Amino acid sequence: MTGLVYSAEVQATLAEGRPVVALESTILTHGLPKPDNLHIGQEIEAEIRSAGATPATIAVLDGTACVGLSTPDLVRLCSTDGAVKLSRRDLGVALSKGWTGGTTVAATMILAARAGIEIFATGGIGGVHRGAELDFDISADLDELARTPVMVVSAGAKSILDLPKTLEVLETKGVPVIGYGTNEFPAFFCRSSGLPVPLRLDSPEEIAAAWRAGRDMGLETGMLIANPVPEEHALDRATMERIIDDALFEAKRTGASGKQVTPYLLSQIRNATGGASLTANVELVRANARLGAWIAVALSGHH
Ligand code: PSU
Ligand code: MN
Repeated sequence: MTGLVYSAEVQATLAEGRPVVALESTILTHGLPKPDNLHIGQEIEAEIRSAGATPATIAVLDGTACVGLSTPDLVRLCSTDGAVKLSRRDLGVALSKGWTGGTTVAATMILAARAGIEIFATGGIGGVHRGAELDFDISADLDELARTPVMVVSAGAKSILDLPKTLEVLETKGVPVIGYGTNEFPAFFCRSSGLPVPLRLDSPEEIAAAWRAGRDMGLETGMLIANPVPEEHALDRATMERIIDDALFEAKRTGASGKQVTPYLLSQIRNATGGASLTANVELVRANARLGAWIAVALSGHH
């Protein structure tokens, strides 16, 4: 498809019909601290390779929509000061103005779909913010899941959101939310939220089969896979609720708004947990990358 630039590795893999897993880049530009973001990005890519698939990190570099980044590209993205957080609404201006930025779940889904990549792994999706009944802060990620046929492997939604409202909106929009080996919707840093997950599947093969069946009947929607953070890195739910409440209070006091809210809250949470939230964040993305690769392999087995 015109308008996209592929890395040599991703182009060759797609041409041969071998499995590819897309990765987002807002997590690198806005979710993780510099300079750790670079080696974390490389570790996540390595996880996908060792599970038998090819990673395609998606980002906008100097106004070019890139599918798969070479090492120098990844270095540049991770060290750019002032990289922009790019969601659906931002893509046209970013490309025409030559911006460099990280793509959110929504923007990554759009570019992955254009590239013919069906599976995408990340940490947590955006969703309905607490207090959204007053400020209407609802992520464009939810609409994208309803309209773009890409499977998103996550540890649920971002921890700072209103999870019951997020699940309600996903239900309204007809997005399948699948618990991987769990009956509960995971809460990002924590394995449980107390909320039931609407659908459950227990293997990459079952997930690939469900995806294929929906796709082949022309549903044209995305799918959200909710994979709980690995047990050994999970954080305690009551403690996290308290820390998140404090961080939300601080955000309100300092007047962070719009797309600055998440980066601000994540750094507050990192400080409050003495870095444990960062470890959990990295490990859950790594687990999602691995699961995404297994699903991509299962899907490429029977097209
Ligand atoms: N979850 C995190 N860190 C992040 C994000 C999610 O723990 O940085 C990013 C993802 O890229 C997601 C985006 O798509 O935040 C959603 O932002 P918003 O709520 O502004 O749409
Ligand atoms: Mn928002």
